[in-house]
Amino acid sequence: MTLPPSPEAALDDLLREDRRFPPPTAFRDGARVSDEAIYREAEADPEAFWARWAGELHWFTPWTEVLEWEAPRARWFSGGELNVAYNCLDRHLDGPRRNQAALIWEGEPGDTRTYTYWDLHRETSKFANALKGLGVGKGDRVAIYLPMVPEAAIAMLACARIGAIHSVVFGGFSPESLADRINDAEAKVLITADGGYRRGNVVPLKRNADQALERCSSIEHVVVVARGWNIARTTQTTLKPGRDLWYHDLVAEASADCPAEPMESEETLFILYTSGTTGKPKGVVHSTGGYLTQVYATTRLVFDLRDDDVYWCTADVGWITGHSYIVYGPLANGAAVVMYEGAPDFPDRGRFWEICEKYGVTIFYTAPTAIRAFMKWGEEWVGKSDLSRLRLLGTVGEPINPEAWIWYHRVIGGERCPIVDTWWQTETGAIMITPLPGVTETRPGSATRAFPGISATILSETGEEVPAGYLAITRPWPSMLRTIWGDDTRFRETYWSKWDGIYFPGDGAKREEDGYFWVLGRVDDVLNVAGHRIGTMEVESALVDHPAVAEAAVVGKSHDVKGQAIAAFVTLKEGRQPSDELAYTLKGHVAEKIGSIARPEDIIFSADLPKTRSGKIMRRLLRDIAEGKALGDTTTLADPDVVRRLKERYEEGA
Ligand code: 7RM
Repeated sequence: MTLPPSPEAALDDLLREDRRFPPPTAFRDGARVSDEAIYREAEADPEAFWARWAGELHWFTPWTEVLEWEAPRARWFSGGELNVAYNCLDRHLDGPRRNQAALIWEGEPGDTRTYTYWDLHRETSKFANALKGLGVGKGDRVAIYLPMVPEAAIAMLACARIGAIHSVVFGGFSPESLADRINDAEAKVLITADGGYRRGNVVPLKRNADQALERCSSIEHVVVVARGWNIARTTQTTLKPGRDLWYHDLVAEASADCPAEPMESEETLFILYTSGTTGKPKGVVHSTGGYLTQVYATTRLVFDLRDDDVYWCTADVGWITGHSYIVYGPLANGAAVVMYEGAPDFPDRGRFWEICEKYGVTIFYTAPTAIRAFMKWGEEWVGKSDLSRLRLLGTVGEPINPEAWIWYHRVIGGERCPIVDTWWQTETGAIMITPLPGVTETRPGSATRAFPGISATILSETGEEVPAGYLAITRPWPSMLRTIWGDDTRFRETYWSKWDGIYFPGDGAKREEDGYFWVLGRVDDVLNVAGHRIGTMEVESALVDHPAVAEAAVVGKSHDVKGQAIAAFVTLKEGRQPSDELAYTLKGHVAEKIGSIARPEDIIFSADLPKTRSGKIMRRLLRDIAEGKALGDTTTLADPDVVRRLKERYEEGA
């Protein structure tokens, strides 16, 4: 197995990490679960465990089978009918939650909006009717390309209400990435905005969308949210007659009465694209009943969610974390959810902590890359705000190095808040490995144990249980992906071909005698840059698309804030000369092709790339070069001199 260069959390550090943090007594005493027994009960009968959680949701028709499993095909709660929007909204209207906050939103410029459950129900129903009016029905795909505004959640819920399949595309993606995703899913309607605020600037989403749509034939209508007329003016948003419509015009005319469409449990709720080992992102398909069951249960137990909590997850709705833990999980639980549009350092580096104080945030969920940035910015920014309401902290997206964990615990959590390090993926849909904050003793850098009802282990290539190797999920789980949109072969090959009937997530992991999992990072050609998944092949395709580039090989290198950064080795075409300007141009080219999250940190020009005699690029050697490490075995290379020259050149430049 090739262990990836894991961010700071070098294996050595983890091996030496022996600090332990039992749940604080005060926390344990009031926690939803404080007894180990839950693990044993779930293990004794996982299907009964999940069925109990599903039973807390509202079903129009009860299921007949909890699980039908013929690997890799799973059917959860088959025969049952439910609606996700109904469970997130209508279900809360008969009790005291009706007029309580569902969504507390703050825009980057400081404007705010709060929606009660009743408000959110009304807005969702109106927009659902508007979509129907545009001819959107059950099973149709709707692309959503929005900033972090309430309309993003409303649009998702509106799709769910009428059984349309949403495909949310992160607002930071380029027109080309947006077009690829629209085309793959053959979306009928696109929902976007005139713009969104980021660090005081306006991201011109509608302009990007117009560019994308030059390449898309499936889109019949574009709905445009006016994030603010001031933005519409700066972005000079224009609507194409017959195709484009303002969101506010549509909802103004729409009825607020829209019955929720009963959905068969296994029908698709959404598609979300994620990077894999080829240049083409995968459309991960999620179901309705199983997905909602697991996001509901994990939100409740992992975050110990209570009626008086104020919950804030800082992810973007364009990622799975935003789907499961801003929208569906928390709203299914009737939580008060904080949503923030902009950057953590605008107008200054204290913005997140001001928001925590202002709304009395009690549960805070973010990514290790953000924590490392906060550490770098300094404690004084944190000290300006009162964070005493916080009672639980979470992390997700990448391994957390113990130093960042300890800082998070001390500076943000005031040494009183448990930290839940949650391991999961776009494909798993919901949290899989995590502490239960009232039960599990935590260890910095470890996601600890599988959630009750989930079976995880570590296997070798040949399927033997080993202390260090590949992470593996050995039983089906309710929120598992059902397929890759339009490519069931890729689904089977990527996740289900390594072992028989066992899911391969693509991560390396290790375990000690206590059984705690330490997830070390990807073992495939997928990078994790600032918590974002980026395929090396996607970046390579973007580079070779430039007229000066003959060949490119992309690897990850450790970065103290982002975890990994992108290093690209580039061979130029005959007659092209390496220069700083060209390096700059190529970085910009990648950002333009994919989105700025994929901008390479280093471009290293090279006359040749190190290849085996069969012509395979040896990324391991390139990684060693990018990391400034001693070169490993070069004997299998066609020309061992290539890599020596490359290393010299890199060290000159560095
Ligand atoms: C939720 C999300 C998934 C990949 C996954 C891992 C890495 C996520 C953790 C983690 C160590 C964690 N979905 N990852 N959480 N690694 N500890 N707690 O991030 O599809 O975008 O990425 O992220 O490599 O495979 S994702």
